[in-house]
Amino acid sequence: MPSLVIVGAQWGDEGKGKVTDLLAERADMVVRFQGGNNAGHTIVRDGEVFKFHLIPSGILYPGTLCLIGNGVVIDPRVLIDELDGLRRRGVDITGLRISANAHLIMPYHRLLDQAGEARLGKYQIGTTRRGIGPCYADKAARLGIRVQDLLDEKILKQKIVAAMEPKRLMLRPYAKDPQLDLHTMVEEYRAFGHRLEPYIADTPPLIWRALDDGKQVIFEGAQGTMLDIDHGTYPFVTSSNPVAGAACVGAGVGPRAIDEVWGVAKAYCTRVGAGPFPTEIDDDLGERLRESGGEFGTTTGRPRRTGWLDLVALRFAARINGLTGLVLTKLDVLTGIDPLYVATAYRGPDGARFDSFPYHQSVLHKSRGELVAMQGWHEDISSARSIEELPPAARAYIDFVEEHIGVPVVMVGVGPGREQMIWTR
Ligand code: 2SA
Ligand code: GDP
Ligand code: MG
Repeated sequence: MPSLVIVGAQWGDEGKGKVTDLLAERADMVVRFQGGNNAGHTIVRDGEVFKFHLIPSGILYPGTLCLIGNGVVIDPRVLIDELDGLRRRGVDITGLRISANAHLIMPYHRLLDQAGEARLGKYQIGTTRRGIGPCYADKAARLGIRVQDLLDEKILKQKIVAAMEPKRLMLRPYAKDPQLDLHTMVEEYRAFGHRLEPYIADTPPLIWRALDDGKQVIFEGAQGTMLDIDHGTYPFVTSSNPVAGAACVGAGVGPRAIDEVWGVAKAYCTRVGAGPFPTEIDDDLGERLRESGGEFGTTTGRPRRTGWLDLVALRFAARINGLTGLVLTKLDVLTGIDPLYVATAYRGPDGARFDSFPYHQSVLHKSRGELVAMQGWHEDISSARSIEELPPAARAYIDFVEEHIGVPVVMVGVGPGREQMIWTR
C-alpha cells in the first residue's frame, strides 16, 4: 500500500492521530494537507500522551519525513512551541519539512476570528478561535502571507501592510492592541523565520520522489468530512477541505498518486461547536458518553456534544471520500450501554424519511436520526486483540456498520493506547 489517505469520517476527533501513528511505523513519510492548529491529534505511547496540532503524527519515528503541506495554515508561534516541546521530551524532529507555500496565521487573523464569533452572538459557529477562517479567507483573497515570505523582510512588511489595511474597520476595537503594531509584527515574524528556516522546503518534489521510489506515504487529514467547507454542514464547518480529494491539492500530487483512502469513525458520534447533529443525545446518557469517552476538545478543552452512530452521515462520508477502508475507534466506550442505538435513516421536519444525507439545510437542521436498537455488551473489551476475543454483540455491531456502509472495517479501536487496536484482516 504505497500511498494512503487517512481522513475523519465524522465531525473530527475520531482518532486520526492514533491511527496515523500506528500506520506510520511502516511509512517513510507522513504529510498534513489541510487545517491548522485548530486540529488536536492525540497519540498515547506507553502511557505517555502527545497532542499534535501542526506536526504530522509520524514524528515519533526517527527517520520518518514529516511534511506540513502547502494546504495547511500555520501559526508559527504554535509550531515553534510544539517543536520546542517535542525537543524537550527527547523527540528527534529532524524529519520535519514545512512547505514554503503554506500560509501563515497572523495576529490579525486570530483577532478577526474572535471578533467574528462575538459579532455572530447566538449564531456563532463555535470556532477554535485560532484564526483559521480569516487566514484561509486571505489566502483566497490573495492577501495571504506565506512561509517563504518570512525569509525576506521587505516583502514581509509590504504584504503585511497590504493585508492589514483593508481590515482596519473590522479591527477597530483592537486598534491599540500591541499585537497589531507593524514594526513589532515584522520583527516577531522575522524571528519566527530564523527559527523555522532549516525546515522550510519545496515539499511536493519530496513526495514525488518518495512515491517514485516506491516508498510508503501517508496523507493525514485533520477535522472531519462533515466539517468540510464544500461538503459539510455549511456554515457550521471549518474553512478547509478535510475530505480525501484535498490531499492532492494540499500536498501537491495528482489523484493517481493515491492508492487507498481510509476513513476513521468513532463507534458513536461527537461534534464540538455549533451546527446540526441529527443523532445528538442530550440527556444523562450523552453526559456519560462524554465522560467515559473523554470527549473534551484536544485543543480548546471544550466539552464535545455526543450522539449515536450516524450511518447516514457515514455512508455520505464513504462516497465523498471514496473510502476503501473504515477504522472504527472507541468501541470500548460503548461497553455497558445496553441497548445501543444507531441511525440508519433520518426523519425530516414533515415526517419524510431520508436514507441519504439531505443536501438542504432546512431539512438537515430539523432532521433526527431514525434509530435502530442493538444489543449491547458488558464485558471489558480493552484488552481484546482479535475480533474473536470480542463479545458476539460487539462483533454484530461491527458487522452491522460494515453492511450498512459497504466499506470493510479494517481496524477497531478498544482503547487510547497504540496497542489497543484490532486488525480485522
Ligand atoms: P475553526 O476553528 O474555524 O476550524 O472552527 C470551525 C468549526 O470546525 C470545528 N473544528 C473542530 N472540530 C473537532 N475537532 C477539532 N479539533 C480540536 C480537537 C477542537 C477543540 O481535536 O478537539 O479542541 O475544540 C476541530 N477544529 C475545528 C469547530 O469546532 C467549529 O465547529
Ligand atoms: P483526532 O483529532 O482524530 O486525532 O482525535 P483526538 O485526538 O482529538 O480525539 C480522540 C481521542 O480518543 C483521543 O483522546 C485518543 O487518545 C482517544 N482514542 C483514540 N482511539 C481510541 C479508542 O479506540 N478507545 C478509546 N477509549 N480512546 C481512543
Ligand atoms: Mg482532534
